[in-house]
Amino acid sequence: MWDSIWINVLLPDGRDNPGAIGVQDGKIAWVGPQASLTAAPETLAKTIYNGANRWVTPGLVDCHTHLVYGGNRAREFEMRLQGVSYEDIAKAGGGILSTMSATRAATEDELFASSYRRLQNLMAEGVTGIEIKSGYGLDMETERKMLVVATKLAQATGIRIQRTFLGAHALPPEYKNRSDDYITHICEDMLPALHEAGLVDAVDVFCERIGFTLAQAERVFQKAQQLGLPVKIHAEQLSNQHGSALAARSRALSADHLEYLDEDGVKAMAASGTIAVLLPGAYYFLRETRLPPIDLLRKHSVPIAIATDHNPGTSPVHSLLLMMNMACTIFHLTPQESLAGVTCHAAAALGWNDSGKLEQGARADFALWDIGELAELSYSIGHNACYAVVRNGLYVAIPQSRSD
Ligand code: DI6
Ligand code: FE
Repeated sequence: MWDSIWINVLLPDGRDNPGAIGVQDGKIAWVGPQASLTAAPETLAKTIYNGANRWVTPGLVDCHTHLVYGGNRAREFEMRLQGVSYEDIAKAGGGILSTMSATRAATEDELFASSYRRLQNLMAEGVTGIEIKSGYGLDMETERKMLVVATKLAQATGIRIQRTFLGAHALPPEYKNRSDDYITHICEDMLPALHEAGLVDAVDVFCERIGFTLAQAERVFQKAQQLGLPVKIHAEQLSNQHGSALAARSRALSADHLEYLDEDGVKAMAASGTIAVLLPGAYYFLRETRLPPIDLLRKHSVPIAIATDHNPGTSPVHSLLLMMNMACTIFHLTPQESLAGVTCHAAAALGWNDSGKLEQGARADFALWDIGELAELSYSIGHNACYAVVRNGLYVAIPQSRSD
């Protein structure tokens, strides 16, 4: 007998007929049209939930965030509004380095409290899985502190969290003018120790003029792969450094941002199965004008994921639903593409092949919505239609949407 069954839910491919989902041991045991159930629901499961004809989707996955950090960068926002560029602020020692100082100064408890609040905002919108990067410590102790906080967030909330080591995010002041030495420190000391401590699920590099070079990214990737860790990259955000082609050569899970990606890079990603993660929040907040090459990604069938890139400098975004809207309005995705971008393709960008889909054997992570059609998820702005979430098979009501 299953632990529970959801009846009268509308499944994305169910053509408006009532569907049902059976849950057993935190996994989907059965999913399909209710009319195809082999017996009455009460004989199949211990608990019956009635979805009352609500739409159900896989739990949303936010596959690119920098959720754990100290302080904020509202002051830099004001400077940028007056015309100072993001790159100039970074070169003058602001930007990532100012968040580094605030993160080094914060206690583990303070970091946990602030990132827990941010995570609650995402979870209220049906997010059941999230990636959290380190990269605001840039020294062993603080990178460890960030990854420990990410680990504790998973334990405290029960949501699925991928912890990505992003030591190669910016050059810390201790290594000024010695970026190769810092990469050596990452490869020889930081990454092996944090991996040994069981704190790292994947490895990322910021490959950019104001970040690290292609050759440096490749050194970090080689070390990650020696340790058996999957890799991903921040690439082609502000310029074309050909980071996506390196990602493809390295069989990376994803290449992220991609505004300056060219067709050769797209073809390389297509050949290696690397997911394109697009981040409309950062594009909007930096007032970028160069769009990622959506048509080329479509032409070569590169799967497109969408994420918040939540971070204090370029994307202080607390809403994945808003990113679905911006993916459509700014990046010209269809609502179907945008939903796939925060479910199955987002899960693939994390190497999670049992998340982001409603299939037998997948994790029982799904969300119920008070909407008339699925496109409303991308259409509405500033409205959270999430009615309830099932996380790891367990039902969690979303309080603020219970107005009916
Ligand atoms: N790309 C981004 O958009 C963030 N990091 C990155 O590599 C920005 C991080 C920040 O400005 O704090
Ligand atoms: Fe990022």
